[in-house]
Amino acid sequence: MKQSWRWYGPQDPVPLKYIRQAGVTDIVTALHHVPNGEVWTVEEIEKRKAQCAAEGMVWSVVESVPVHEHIKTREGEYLRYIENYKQTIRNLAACGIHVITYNFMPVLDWTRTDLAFEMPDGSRALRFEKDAFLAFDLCILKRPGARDEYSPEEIARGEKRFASMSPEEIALVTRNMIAGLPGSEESFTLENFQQALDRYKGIDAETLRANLIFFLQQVCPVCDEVGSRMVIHPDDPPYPILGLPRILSTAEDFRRLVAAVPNPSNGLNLCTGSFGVRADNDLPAMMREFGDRVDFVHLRSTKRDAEGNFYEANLLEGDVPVYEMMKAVLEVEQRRHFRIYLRPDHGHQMCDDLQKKSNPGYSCYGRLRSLAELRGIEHAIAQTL
Ligand code: CS2
Ligand code: MN
Repeated sequence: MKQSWRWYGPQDPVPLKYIRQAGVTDIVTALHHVPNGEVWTVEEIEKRKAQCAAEGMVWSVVESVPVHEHIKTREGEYLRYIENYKQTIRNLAACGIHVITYNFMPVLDWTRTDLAFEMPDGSRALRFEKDAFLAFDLCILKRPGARDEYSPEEIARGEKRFASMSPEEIALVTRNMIAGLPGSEESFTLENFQQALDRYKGIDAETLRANLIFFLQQVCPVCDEVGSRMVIHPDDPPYPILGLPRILSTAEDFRRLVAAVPNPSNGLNLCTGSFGVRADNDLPAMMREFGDRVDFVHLRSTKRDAEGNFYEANLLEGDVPVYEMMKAVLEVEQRRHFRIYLRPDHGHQMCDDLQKKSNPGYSCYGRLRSLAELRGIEHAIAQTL
């Protein structure tokens, strides 16, 4: 694997100097200051590249070039945004950056109800609590139509949870849900959030899928030409929420995408934390099946329960079969003669970081711990291959 790490740029509280000490060779970053839909210029890309190079690392993977909402809904200026996207791909390639992460989740990127779930050892994890989510949807947002989508038991659970919430907790859950987690492309107030959801009223999963296919049919030929690859990040959580369609939650979803757009540049960012929330996703099997198109892996583990909750667990203590997964990664690497970019995804807030302000999931020590464990596993398996 190529040991990589997400850096949010000069604003990131975790500096490049620390990242290097974690053993990282390759940086994953994005030009977060460029407005969605606009072209990333060669000059701006070079500037960021130089910052990484000055600390002895290479900017190799983009996470993400945001896909403008109008491309997802195919409205407004979507054709101009697609042209801009193509130009960004060309500019990145001209600067030697060929792996481009993106997602096609409507409105919200990844979603959690709790950003500081206390673990027994005192560290803090990100969590999706089903009841708090139901309370948000049914009693805080009061989304029209929500009641018809849930069972009577679920409605009762949401109402009960809402009744237990203080005004502070209501404000906190609301902020966690809609204010945008790090890397998210948009952030909302409760008022404009419902408007954003409403834009998807006539868009079911099949329409959204068709829009993604249309987008890829436009950009993949450019990628093929310049030797780059688009790697899609799965839905998180990997099922429909808030009445929004989801189209990249399972192996079958990606299979369908490849059948529609067979270009070699149509790739996958296999995030084990996102896919792993579903028990029916066999992650090592997905790595083996799609390996030729997986240039980038997020290795993170989640722990789910029967009630529909999940939290981000210590790497080796969650539901993700990390050993099997790493073995599959190494086998694919041998087959392809290519080293896959792999990063610890989110980590726990722990040690000194508990007193620091950091991007939720992206503090230093937790990811350093995960990367160290991953490196050890890789080293051990490599002896046997
Ligand atoms: C998140 C996302 O799970 C994750 O990796 O940090 O923000 C992710 O970066 C995007 O969905 C990728 O486009
Ligand atoms: Mn991820």
